[in-house]
Amino acid sequence: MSLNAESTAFRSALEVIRAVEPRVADAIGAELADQRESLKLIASENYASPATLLAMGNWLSDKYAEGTVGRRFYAGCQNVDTVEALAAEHARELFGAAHAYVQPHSGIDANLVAFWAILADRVESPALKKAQVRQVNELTEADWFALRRELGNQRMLGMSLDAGGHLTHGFRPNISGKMFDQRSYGTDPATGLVDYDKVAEAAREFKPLILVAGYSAYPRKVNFRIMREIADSVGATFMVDMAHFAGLVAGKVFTGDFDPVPHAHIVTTTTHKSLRGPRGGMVLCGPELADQVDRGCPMVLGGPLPHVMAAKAVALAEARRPDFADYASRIVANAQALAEGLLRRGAKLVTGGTDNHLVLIDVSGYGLTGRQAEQALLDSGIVTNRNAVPQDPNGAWYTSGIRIGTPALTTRGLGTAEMDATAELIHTVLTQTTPGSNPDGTPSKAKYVLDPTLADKVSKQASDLLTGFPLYPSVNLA
Ligand code: DSN
Repeated sequence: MSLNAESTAFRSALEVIRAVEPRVADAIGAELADQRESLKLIASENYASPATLLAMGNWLSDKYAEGTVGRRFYAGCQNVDTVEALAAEHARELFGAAHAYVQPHSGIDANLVAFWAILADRVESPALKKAQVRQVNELTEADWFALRRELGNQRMLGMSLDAGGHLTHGFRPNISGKMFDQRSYGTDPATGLVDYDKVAEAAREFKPLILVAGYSAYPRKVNFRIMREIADSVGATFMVDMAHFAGLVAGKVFTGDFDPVPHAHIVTTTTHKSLRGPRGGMVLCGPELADQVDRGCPMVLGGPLPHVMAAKAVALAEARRPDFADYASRIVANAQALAEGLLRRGAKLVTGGTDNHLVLIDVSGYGLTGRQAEQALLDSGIVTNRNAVPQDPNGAWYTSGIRIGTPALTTRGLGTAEMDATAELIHTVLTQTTPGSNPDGTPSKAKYVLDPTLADKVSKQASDLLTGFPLYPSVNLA
């Protein structure tokens, strides 16, 4: 596609929107300007391609399509069937999976689909078989009551939130923590790494129905072969949530023991992080769980979003191209350069470095909370997010960590030299920020003091760093 065609497409779209609600058109334009200006280091964000973005803005959005390809509850789904089948085919080919379900609207949704597929397979199906009925509506009231209690009485073992696990892996405030009797495995306090012996010990003691691996703030690889052996040893279903590192799996950076797809019974992901697609989710599994997974809608999902499935098909086709592997390896090279730059300047990093796309700075080394550091960096044009560190004394809200990731800046084309320059900017801001106090003089976990002149200077340097790496260079809205 020529540069002019992309500019024309986005300009025309904004003109059409502006004629109805100009403030929305302005906000869309402003978002592009903001993203172009800021050093985006949020580990879970990226920049989708113009083709992926455009695939979402059209009349596919108007269709209801509950059901699956060729088996819908609505008439007229032939074009939705086409895009859903394409997205699933690209996903299967890309990840080497037997089955792909591309309807989940988000990562939480994908995890709920997976949990309920496992519960249906491991708890509901045996109960139906025992009662000699085909579906739950045929159970007696007593059997139905007993099954509901049984469904609500299952165990899950997942990585704890402060060790880098995700809130949907059994955190009590999330539905996963309310649905399951949950226990967590953490990381070794000395190294910050997953201790597989400890995971095996916890699995032996707790005997979970589901063992979950995957993370949103753990800067290392996980050995999924060992995790599968642990799951098998206690009869657990092994589920991996690869939302954060799906792009590294797709790009063949994580292979062998570190590729979850051959080892897990079921794999979930989002499509918008390192995978660089539209916002959404997806589930991969073998034939044993495929039927249950396909019941995700209407089991736990509202009607699928056909326009987003179209964009998933486009982004997955992009990820199957050879240059995606190069992109994925540059994400990791950049994260490692950023980690080395920070370490050289004296930062304290959880696990002492990274094997993946993210780095977790323990900002207690700078005398700050995560919240103070996040805001000071934001004032300086550096967009990150605060995150708990293992055994965090400041909890999940204020935290003691800053999570930084490289998928987005790598998409823009920044390389290891720019990562070192970024480390310098981050270190400068964090060393020059001091904790503030509450009006009564007590120390505040949120307030901070940073000279605005320094923040402006760093913002300018951050913006200069981006000058040679234009975002969406093919799109000119002027
Ligand atoms: N919110 C995503 C993240 O930032 O990691 C995960 O859900």
